[in-house]
Amino acid sequence: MSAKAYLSVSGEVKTALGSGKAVVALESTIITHGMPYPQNLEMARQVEAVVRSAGAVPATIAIMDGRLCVGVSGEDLERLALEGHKAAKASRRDVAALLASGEMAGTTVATTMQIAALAGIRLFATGGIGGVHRGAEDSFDISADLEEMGRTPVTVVCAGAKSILDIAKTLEVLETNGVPVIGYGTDDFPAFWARTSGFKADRRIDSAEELARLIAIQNDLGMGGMLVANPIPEADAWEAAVIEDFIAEALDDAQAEGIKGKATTPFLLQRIFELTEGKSLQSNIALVLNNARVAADIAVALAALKN
Ligand code: PSU
Ligand code: MN
Repeated sequence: MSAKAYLSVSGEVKTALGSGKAVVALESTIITHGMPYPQNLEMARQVEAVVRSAGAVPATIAIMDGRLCVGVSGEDLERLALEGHKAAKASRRDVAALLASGEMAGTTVATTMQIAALAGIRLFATGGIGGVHRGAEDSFDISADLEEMGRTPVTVVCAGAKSILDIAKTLEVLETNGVPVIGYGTDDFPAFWARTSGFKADRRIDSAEELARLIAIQNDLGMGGMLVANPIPEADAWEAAVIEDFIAEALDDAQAEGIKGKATTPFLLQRIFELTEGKSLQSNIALVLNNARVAADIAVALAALKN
């Protein structure tokens, strides 16, 4: 059997792909582990609506009922959102085991890219990517997202990397893995809640059309993915120094509680949510919607190139 034998693509997404229409993949760890219920479900539905209003078809990806599901919506989306942290967090190494067990799982950036590529989807919107964690020189905690971007031909639109990560090291590993890092309308690499990280993107591109041309060439060359870093909208952004204080406190708490490995990112997000009295979540949702719109614009431009 081939990998495709495990794919379940929704009718709408299948039709869109078959007719060369723009499709945007969406991850689901952000639903299960990134946000509390019911905001996670509301966010997932809003993201779908934003993608649609920009003229593309949304394809939320998750692992459910022993299948690699592309285009999760309606009741299934609700099941996933309700399951929350009880669902598995599917990184690359978990996929086979989850298909075997039939467990429900949110897919990380790495796994969503893998499944999107299998389904023939070239664009993917998320909030933030995983990266090199602070202290990685001791813990070796480097997200599988960084390796996946080097090998899988899917462009990921994000709002940069959170400064719960070591951003300098994250950018170095992206370079090592051959991943172009594009600032969308900015020279800077953004830091999720903040519009700048103090580091530069590899190059700057200001329009969806220009990005689509670049993606087409990258694909023609048979190379891996690209990272598009789209800063959080001004109105929802935090001063770097303000959010940094909350991040530092969350990191201290994680260390005190001995949080390690794949539990780290969900723990930090939850803790920062508590420390900011929910305001970090509001910004998180705003930036995800903004990324979904940009990804849809790029997907539409890419579809126009191909037709
Ligand atoms: N950033 C967020 N929310 C998230 C994640 C990142 O703002 O939910 C998730 C993504 O799915 C990402 C994963 O792929 O965390 C990275 O986890 P790890 O560091 O364990 O690889
Ligand atoms: Mn990790």
